[in-house]
Amino acid sequence: MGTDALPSAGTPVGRRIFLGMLGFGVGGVLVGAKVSDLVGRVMAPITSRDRLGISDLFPGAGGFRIYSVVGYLPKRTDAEYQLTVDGLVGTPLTLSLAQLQAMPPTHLVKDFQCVTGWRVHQVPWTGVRLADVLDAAGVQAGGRAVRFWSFDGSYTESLTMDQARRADVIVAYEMQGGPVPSVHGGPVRMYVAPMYGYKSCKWLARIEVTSDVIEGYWERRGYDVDGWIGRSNGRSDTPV
Ligand SMILES: Nc1nc2c(c(=O)[nH]1)N[C@H]1C(S)=C(S)[C@@H](COP(=O)(O)O)O[C@H]1N2
Ligand SMILES: [Mo]
Repeated sequence: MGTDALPSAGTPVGRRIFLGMLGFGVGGVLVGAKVSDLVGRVMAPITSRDRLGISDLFPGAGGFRIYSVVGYLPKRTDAEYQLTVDGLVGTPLTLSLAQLQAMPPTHLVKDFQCVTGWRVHQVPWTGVRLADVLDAAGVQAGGRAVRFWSFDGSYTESLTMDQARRADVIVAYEMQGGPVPSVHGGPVRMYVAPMYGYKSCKWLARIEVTSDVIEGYWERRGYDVDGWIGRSNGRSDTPV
């Protein structure tokens, strides 16, 4: 389906999101602010309709909004894609997409829920357990957390080692029955099933094992670091 026909590298997708970010300043802290009042305009989607005019190309994307905090959609081909695994590991790794796909796959069919309220039901996902990737690199004794880096150059996220080792946390290369589309963070993104969507880093470039959890992009802007669906961010959604 026509995702490859989309505007890709460096395509401007609307200035409102970028300008919206500036309002918070660098490292801005939402002291006492009600996150729920702010998310609607801060976590603004690049919707197919008003940003790219591609909604008709997405009959199967049902319900997902497309987000990019950098105001463009980063692009890596399958062939040039590489995932770095480093930090507090025994053996730093550089994995190609083919190498990831050669590892034992995990299939999940689970909902995807954004903290702004939208939810996509029963999404099929395929990928490799993050635990398996970590085991392949070998986590050092002091490695108690994992940090994700996006090749968009801005987005980061993190999990505790216990969270990272859950069976429903995967390095995903397929969703909705095909390759993860570029707009949804392909070729490879995280899918952290039990947590709100902001934990699922798109355009995954690097997994860094760290000693402690480091706040991610949205967490520096007021969201909970432990983003459990239904018991964080003051929300009461049904857990995934
Ligand atoms: N690199 C990156 N990852 C990201 C985001 C983003 O803007 N940039 N947005 C997050 C949020 S808030 C959500 S809800 C999901 C949205 O995924 P989608 O764009 O595939 O719908 O991606 C998450 N991962
Ligand atoms: Mo989100």
